[in-house]
Amino acid sequence: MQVQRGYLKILVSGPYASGKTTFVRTVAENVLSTEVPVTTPGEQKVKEYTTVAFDYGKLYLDGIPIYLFGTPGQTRLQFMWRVLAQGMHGYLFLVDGSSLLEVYRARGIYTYMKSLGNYPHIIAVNKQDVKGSVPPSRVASIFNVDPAYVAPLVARDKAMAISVLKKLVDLILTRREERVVP
Ligand SMILES: Nc1nc2c(ncn2[C@@H]2O[C@H](COP(=O)(O)OP(=O)(O)OP(=O)(O)O)[C@@H](O)[C@H]2O)c(=O)[nH]1
Ligand SMILES: [Mg+2]
Repeated sequence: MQVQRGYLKILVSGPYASGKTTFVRTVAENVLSTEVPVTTPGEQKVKEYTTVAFDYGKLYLDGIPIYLFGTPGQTRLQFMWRVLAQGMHGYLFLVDGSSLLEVYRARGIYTYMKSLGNYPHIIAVNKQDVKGSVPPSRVASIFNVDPAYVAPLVARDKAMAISVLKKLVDLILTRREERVVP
């Protein structure tokens, strides 16, 4: 299977604290992250550090070099998404599935992501290890998307994280073949 440019650039996007940095650190080695202490009172309750520029990591999947770019999640830094999306082949959209409120919050941000262009993407419903987490089928119906493009995720679990990434890579490669075959 031919990969244009010899590599894939994949964006890991999603709302604040959905697990983007965790995901990149789980699947790639020597990850570069730009995290600083959280200063916003409401967001401080959720965690101590937040990404302000991006997470960067590289790995190989079936011999293909994959460059991962994790976005910041804070809405005031959303301008970075467009910058980081430059030249991407596709993206993962992480949703914090540990509460229904987070899923509804993520919906508007997903709409913004789609406004950047019609890129292949997978919605990954993270934190499936949390008791009572929202199942992917429910997220698919709330987001009004085909359940085939919504996958369960525990970003701390390497096997699961790699399998979600593979799903996206397969989608990117399939779409590319569809484009060349008239
Ligand atoms: N239970 C559970 N917690 C997770 C999982 N993945 C991430 N977390 C936790 O969720 C919180 C947010 O994770 P981050 O990786 O910092 O999220 P982020 O999307 O990079 O956050 P920002 O860069 O600030 O937007 C942290 O406390 C993580 O430990 C998971 O699969 N399960
Ligand atoms: Mg982060």
